[in-house]
Order: sequence, then C-alpha cells, then structure tokens
Amino acid sequence: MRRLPPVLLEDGCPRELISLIRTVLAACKEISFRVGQGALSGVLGSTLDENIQGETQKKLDVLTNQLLKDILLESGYVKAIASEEEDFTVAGNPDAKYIVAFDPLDGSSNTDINSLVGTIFSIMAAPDGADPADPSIFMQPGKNQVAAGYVLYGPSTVLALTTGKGTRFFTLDKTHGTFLLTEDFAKVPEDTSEFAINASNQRHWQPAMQNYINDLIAGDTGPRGRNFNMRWIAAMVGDVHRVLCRGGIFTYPTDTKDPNKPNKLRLLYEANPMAMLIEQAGGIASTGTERIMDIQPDAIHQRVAVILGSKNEVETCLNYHK
Ligand code: AFP
Repeated sequence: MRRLPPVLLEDGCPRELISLIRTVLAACKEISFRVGQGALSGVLGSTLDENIQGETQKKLDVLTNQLLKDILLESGYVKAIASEEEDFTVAGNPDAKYIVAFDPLDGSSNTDINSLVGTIFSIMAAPDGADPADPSIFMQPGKNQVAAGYVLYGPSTVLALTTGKGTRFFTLDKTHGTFLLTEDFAKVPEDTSEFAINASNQRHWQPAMQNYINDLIAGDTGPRGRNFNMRWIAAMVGDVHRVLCRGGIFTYPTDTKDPNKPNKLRLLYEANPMAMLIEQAGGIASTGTERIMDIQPDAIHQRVAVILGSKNEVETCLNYHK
C-alpha cells in the first residue's frame, strides 16, 4: 500500500505543504493514542472552563488543542494558527507560507461514551508579507484552501485528505505509525436515502427545512414517494465520513433556538474543510443560499448553516429554499 508522502509528491504538492500536513498528522497520531487509551489515561470528563464560544471544555479538548498548537508552532511551517479552543489566533513563524485553522477534537461530547470523535483542519496560504499576529490573514473564503482534511478516531484511525486533486482516505497503520492509502478518489453517490439532522430542533427550523424534512419523513406516503432513513452521530466528522463513504445529506440548519446563535457549525475549521472534501468527492456544500466555500469570513469563530452531501439530494433540499 502507498504511503502518504509519495502520493502527495506525485500530485505535485509543494514539499513545504507536505511537511506541514505531516506535522498535523504527527499530532493526530498522538491524539489517536490518547483517545484510544480512554479512561486509562485519565483524560475523560470536563474541565471547569468554557471556551470563547461559551462551551464547556472537555479535558481532551484542552489536551488535543495544546498538542496541535505546540507541534505546529514548533515546526516553523505555520505563520499563524486559529483553533476552536483558542480565543484568538496565535502567531507563528513570520517567514512561513501557510496558516492552519483546526478543531482539535470535533464531537468531544462523545469522548465520555467511547463514540466517534475527530480532528478537522484547513490549510491556506498566508498573504505575502502578512503580519503573523494579524487575525485578518484568516479572513479568506474556503475556496482559497490548499488542503483540508480530518482524522477520524474510530475503530480504526482514518484520514480524509484533499489537496484539490480529489478526496482520499488513508488508514493509520498503528504498528508502524504510517498513514497508508486505502481509498483513492472517494466519490459521494449522487443519490441517497439517508439524512442526518438533529431532529430535536425541528420546531426551531425555518419553514424551508421544516417542509423538506417533513417530506423525507413522510417517505412513500408523501411527495418523495420513497422511504428515507436517519442517522445522527453528534460529531460532524463521523456524519461527514459516512456521507463520503456511502452518500447521504448532512445538515445543521439555521434555527431560532437561541436568538444569539442562529447557526451552530464554525466556518473556518468545520464547514470550509468539510465542504472542500465533499466537493472534491463530487458532492455539494451550501448554506441553503450560497456555496459555503464562497463565503467571505468576517470573524475567526463565525458560524454558518451547513447542508452538504449527495449532489441530487442537496439540490432537492436547496430547491425548498428558493
Ligand atoms: P462538540 O465538538 O462540542 O461536541 O460539537 C460537535 C458539533 O459541533 C458537530 O460536530 C456536531 O454535528 C454537532 O455539534 C452536534 O450538535 P448537537 O448537540 O445538536 O447534536
């Protein structure tokens, strides 16, 4: 089986970018080990702190953030980082070419129940001569990403990666500590009978999403004329992985549950990297009104509505929003 660096070299990926991706993955291997140790390493449960977004931090949120932050900043390959668990961006090497935004442990509420979690990352080029301490270097649309991926810590540890030449899966060979190519050019099936949404929020959705989901649930008794199944992992990384593997539609739509927080998922380190992986596998990623990767960000922790997955099903959902 082919290892990650030669695969990326064949794609013509710049050596410095490959080194940066390998640096991210070095941290992910350590995270995979710590997550796998579970209760044995005393890392389950919550801290007493909240992050800037008012969410209680799990011990593993703090630990994985520190791991990624230290290894990236020490590597010299990054000009700056932005993390879900950092209030502000952190400056790195002024001479480095790249900036990295990441969610160190997506779905961390799953840690205590031994369910799926993952690390999501997005890499962009820093503007020439930019000040590493200037957060505006991250205010670039997702279409500027040069690489995006996640590492899913499940029964096996799987990397989904794109550098703009398709989406590939690599599986961590834990004996040798190497990521081996296990699926070249993943393709999201265009049609699906599976949807993923937190249905407990139904009464708070906008009418378009209410109508779309009602029609899915009506199945062969409704206008769709066929039955749909539902899945919800409560970790975007797990839900998106399923969509990449066998198709589906995943959405976290706008809702009115908390007027101060109409959207849940973060643009820079959740929606954008997942959108690039999905588009590179032939799917669609939209907010309901625009392509996610076209959004011009205005804040590091900006949130957006997300509708992504199988092309024909996402288009059907978007028609309800017109
Ligand atoms: P955490 O990382 O705080 O657990 O949040 C995960 C997440 O942002 C995303 O990965 C899930 O799709 C979504 O939240 C789950 O949200 P619900 O709490 O509504 O199930």
